[in-house]
Formats: sequence, C-alpha cells, structure tokens
Amino acid sequence: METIAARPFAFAFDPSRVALIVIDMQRDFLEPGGFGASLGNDVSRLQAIVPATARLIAGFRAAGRPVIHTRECHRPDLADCPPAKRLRGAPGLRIGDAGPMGRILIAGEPGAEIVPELQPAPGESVVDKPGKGAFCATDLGAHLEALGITQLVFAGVTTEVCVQTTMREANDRGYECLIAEDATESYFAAFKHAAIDMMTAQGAIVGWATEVATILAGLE
Ligand code: TIU
Repeated sequence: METIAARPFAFAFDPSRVALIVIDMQRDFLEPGGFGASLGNDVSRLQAIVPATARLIAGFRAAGRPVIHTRECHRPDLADCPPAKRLRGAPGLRIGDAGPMGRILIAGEPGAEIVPELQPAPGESVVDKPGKGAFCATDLGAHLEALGITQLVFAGVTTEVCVQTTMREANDRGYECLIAEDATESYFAAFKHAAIDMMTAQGAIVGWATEVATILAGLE
C-alpha cells in the first residue's frame, strides 16, 4: 500500500487490488451524428481526453492490472430500453433511430463501438449496459468480485452522467473510487468540475480525484 496525491486528501493506493473502468468512450458520444450530438451537444469537447485516456489504459496494461470497458447501448429490439428513456426530451434522433453511424445507441451498430484509439485489447472485458450506471443490469459486480478488486479508477464520459452514476454505485458497493480528472469530460465544462467537486467533498463522500500522471506513477 502506498499513498498518492489526490483530492480531497491522499489516496491509499493498492496497485495489487485495483482495476480501471473506462466508461462509454463510444463513437455515439464522441463523434458527430451519434447519440450525444442528437441531444444537441458539442461532441468535440470529449475528443480532447482520448490521449490521456489512452495513456491511462496503457499504464494499467503495462502493470498487468484489469482494464474494463463499458458501452451504453441497447438490444436491437429495444427490450432493455425503457420508454421513459427513449421518449425523454426532443432529441434530433431517438435511441433506435437510424443515423449516420447506424441505429442510435444500439449494440452492434458502428456508433456503439468504442473509438478506434481506445479499442479493447484481446481478453479485456467489455460491459454493455442499458443504464447510466455500469452495475445496473450487468455482471460487472460479480466480475469485480471474482477478480478480487477493492479499488476502482474511473475514466470516460460523461463525468456527471455515466461516470458519476457508476462511481456512486461502486462507492455504495464498498469500492474505493478514484476518478482520473484529465481522462474524463462532459459536454458542459461547469458540470465536470461540479461533479468532481461534489464527489470529493465532505471527506471524499463518493471518492477521490487525481491526474493520470499521478496514477501512472503509483502503478509503476
Ligand atoms: N448525455 C450524457 O451526457 N451522457 C449519456 O447519456 N451517457 C453517458 O454519460 N455515457
């Protein structure tokens, strides 16, 4: 056990029990014509974290620690997409509609794939999830238990939606959670900062935050 610099105070890092969770780095959120864009967002903001996320993934691989990727997507028959989710708001295209990268947020379509720069390596787990949180209606919890994981590092998008929801789920399940601040992003700069501030406030009520470089140094 070692400590690494983090907010709101040093994180007791155990590289022998940690896994990386990379949340939803999919074309549907990062590229024009996908789900994120259909909601009216400027998707170019999210592309900026790809290099830092790639460095973080490479560090976990080099250290021989698990890298788990998630994808928010639904079955082609939409049986796992509640109408309350699909009919929300007035997006340009709804979940399941045909867009330039195939059907929006549907498993197997080009838009649901992880961006080319962050492709999972052979043997790495990819968790398809119908919700914002990665523990809801998936086998992620059982998988982490089988691996003996007690700490989770989080990267991916978007900070205040799927990353925050999953980090809160993990915190309630007893995991020590650390978010990589420069490997997560939101369509709204203020929401990213507010989400991380909320999670780290009150003595790390949900978890800790630090930079990719600090995590990589701790893994070595
Ligand atoms: N809309 C938005 O900010 N995010 C999502 O819908 N999903 C994820 O965060 N992955």
